[in-house]
Amino acid sequence: MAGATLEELKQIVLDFDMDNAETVAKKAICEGLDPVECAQALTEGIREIGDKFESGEMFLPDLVCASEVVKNALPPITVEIEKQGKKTASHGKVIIGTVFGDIHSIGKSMVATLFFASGFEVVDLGINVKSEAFLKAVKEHNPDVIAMSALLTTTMMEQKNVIEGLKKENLRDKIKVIVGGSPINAEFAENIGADGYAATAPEGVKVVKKMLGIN
Ligand code: B12
Repeated sequence: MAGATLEELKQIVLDFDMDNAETVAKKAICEGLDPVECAQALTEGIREIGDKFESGEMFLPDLVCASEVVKNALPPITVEIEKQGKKTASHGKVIIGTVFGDIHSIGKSMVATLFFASGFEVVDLGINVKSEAFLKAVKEHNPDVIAMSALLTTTMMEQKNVIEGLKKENLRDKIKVIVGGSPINAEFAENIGADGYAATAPEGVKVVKKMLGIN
């Protein structure tokens, strides 16, 4: 099987090439490309589509098609990231979800995969997760970390609601909170009382390891 390049991976998203997405991703993995870089190439593609949506050059169906391409291409890449992950003793447990009102799943799932591949136990609550559901999961699973994703300016304050809920239930001191998503930045994270922020999935793992004192 001939190989594929990172540029080709990005291009299948820009071309809305749903049919070849999985094949190109498999070729890239067979070629020995770094699976995290493969995921980043897909991210670059979908962000370009997002920018064109914002400037009015593209429309919602384009976002939907581009995200389907990414979803088709991701499974072989995710499997490889998990395979290459260092299966050491568990570094701890992470609960992750996209906040209430927000159905963006791709970035959250990438972050979940990288935590898993880096030796964390991961409880993925999915998308559109209500504050009460985060709190219920914290009581049930007793995690070390709660990781929240928000992609919309209209949903980012949900991250604060969860933190306030943790405080009300006297759970805040027992847990570290990391937040992310394209509208989030370090200043926002600090203002809402999170312990950390990261712009990318690999950075998120680094930040959490540092928070927990893991080398
Ligand atoms: C794909 C997409 C969709 C898909 C989502 C499909 C899916 N299953 O996820 C669909 C078509 C459904 C969609 C819908 C909508 N979308 Co949309 N979407 C996007 C798009 C193009 C890409 C998002 C994505 O998947 N990126 C790739 C991933 C890998 O990147 P990421 O999510 O940012 O995650 C990375 C980092 O942010 C970080 N990260 C993410 N979460 C976390 C969490 C933690 C803890 C950490 C540490 C790190 C971290 O790590 C990830 C990997 O490195 C963005 C554009 C953009 N620039 O973000 C718009 C965008 C987010 N969408 C937008 C909008 C407006 C909408 C809609 C409201 C459109 C509409 N009119 O209906 C709806 C909202 C629906 C809802 N209620 O949620 C706007 C938001 C504008 C704003 N400021 O609020 C954007 C920015 C597009 C734009 N430029 O205008 N969308």
